[in-house]
Amino acid sequence: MSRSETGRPGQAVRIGVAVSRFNRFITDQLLAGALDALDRHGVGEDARVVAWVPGAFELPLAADRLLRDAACDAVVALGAVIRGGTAHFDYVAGECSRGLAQVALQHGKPVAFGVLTTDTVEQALERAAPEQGNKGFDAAVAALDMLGLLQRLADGDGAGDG
Ligand code: INI
Repeated sequence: MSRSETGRPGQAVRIGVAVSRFNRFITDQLLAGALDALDRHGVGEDARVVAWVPGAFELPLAADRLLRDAACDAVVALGAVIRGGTAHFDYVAGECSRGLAQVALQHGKPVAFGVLTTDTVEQALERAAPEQGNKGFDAAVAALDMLGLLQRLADGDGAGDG
């Protein structure tokens, strides 16, 4: 997908990436995957803003500000919430996903959910592996895909054939 397909014709898109420092050994890999996907789709360094937050709970506010103050067209939210046998998992994962969905609807802009919610560290590592199944990569592609869809709908061109 070229830049002109993902955003307004003739105008570069700007993508925000909000990424959590918590479980950074995982989120660094999600970020690498997301940046790889953006590179491959023509969204270079000058067209993206990376914002680090303490944990997944803080991702919704960062996403909100990337869209509101940093003039981003879409956000890729990256985090890793790993169940540790306490209720904290449910609060953090639940509020994070709810908040990100709310931000997307409030702004009418794509917010991709690249937040791992796993039972174990091993499961998280699998989903952040560099070559295959990197959920950061997938989330960045989803954000660009949604930007293209919203643009086609706004242009009255229909949603495409999938
Ligand atoms: N944040 C995460 O991103 N992942 C976790 O697994 C996690 N756990 O397990 O607690 C976590 N907690 C921190 C939370 O996101 C906030 O940063 C913190 O509560 C301060 O608001």
